[in-house]
Amino acid sequence: MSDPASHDHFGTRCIHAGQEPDPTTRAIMTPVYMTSTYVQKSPGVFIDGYDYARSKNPTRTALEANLASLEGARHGLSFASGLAAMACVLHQLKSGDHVVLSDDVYGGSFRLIDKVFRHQGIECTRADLTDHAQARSALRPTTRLIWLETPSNPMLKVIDIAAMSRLAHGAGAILVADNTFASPYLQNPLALGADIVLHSCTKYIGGHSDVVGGALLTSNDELAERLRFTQNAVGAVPSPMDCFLLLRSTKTLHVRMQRHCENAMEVARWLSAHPRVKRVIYPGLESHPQHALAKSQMRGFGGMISVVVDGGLDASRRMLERVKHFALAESLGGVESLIEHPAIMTHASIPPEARAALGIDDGLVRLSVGIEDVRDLIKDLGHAMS
Ligand code: P1T
Repeated sequence: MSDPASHDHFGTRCIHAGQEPDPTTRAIMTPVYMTSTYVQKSPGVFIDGYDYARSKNPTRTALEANLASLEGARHGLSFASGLAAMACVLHQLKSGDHVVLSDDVYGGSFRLIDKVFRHQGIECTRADLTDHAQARSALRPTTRLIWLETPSNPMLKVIDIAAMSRLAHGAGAILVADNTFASPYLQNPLALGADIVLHSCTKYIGGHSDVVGGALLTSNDELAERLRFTQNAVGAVPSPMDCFLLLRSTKTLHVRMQRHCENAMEVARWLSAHPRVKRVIYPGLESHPQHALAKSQMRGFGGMISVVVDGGLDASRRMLERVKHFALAESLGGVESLIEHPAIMTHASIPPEARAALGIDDGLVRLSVGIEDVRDLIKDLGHAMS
């Protein structure tokens, strides 16, 4: 459980929350507790819940307290991946329960509901949650969850979290917000009424493209207990080494995010003026349909940009093959810039008609703008599109 009394500023909590000098040596860094079990004094007598490492590990405990603090949550749970965290939430549902899912989400998140949980009787309606009337009409008496990503992947739709939490609660459901694209530096959905926040820690929280991880944060004690029970029963826990790497990463989250935001704004403005670009989608541009909402809901606009290049697949493929500093790869949120083709790569599991309706077409390219010198990034894109 995090210390809800901590009023330290975000950057201080990034570095210190959940972390005390090691009690045996005063080592400043939380040790990597590579242990699968703990010695008991007498059968059933052990310290502070430490009986077996699937249930609890001190490196993981420190990470969970750190992430909880960054999201302003009372409870944090960390997982082996973002999708493992999502599955833990979906395991709370029973056959016949209904989920309203925002229409634009990571392909793997859609696939988990559509290809795994649907077979267990969970029903799902995809809806454009930027349209509140559409969101309302997607509700059913059996709706238990509204699930959204904001900004969304890859169309960067910005959804009104406070409005969706009112809608969910009015329908007797809970709101889960995937905060991966914003990171806790830019947005705290729990403060806006969400019940659970999910992170793929693989992205900005990890920040160095060297860890796969996930997290759930909540201030609901009963929900936290159920999620913890499920995690222990199912078992998708992160390794102590991965927890250590994530703890090291969150120490610089605020500094990295600031530069991601600055660089992305500059790249988005530059792309907007490029003759071979049909459309730039970035919440920080005034042309973004939810720019005003992004300004009020977020503390900055993030490092992700989607762009439609003129000339369809030939043009996008040419650009993706010619970049040098932007690496052609799935994933996002690392210090290094990445670029990818959602229709072929990250969103291939979304049915083609749904992709077309969203605008995920052959000309759409997604950029994760890193923290390199932005002049080199712009030069790279300029060369790739020349
Ligand atoms: O990869 P994993 O840590 O399991 O996280 C899944 C996930 C959840 N939520 C969002 C918003 C995501 O973007 C992802 C993973 N996304 C990619 C791999 C990608 O390139 O978009």
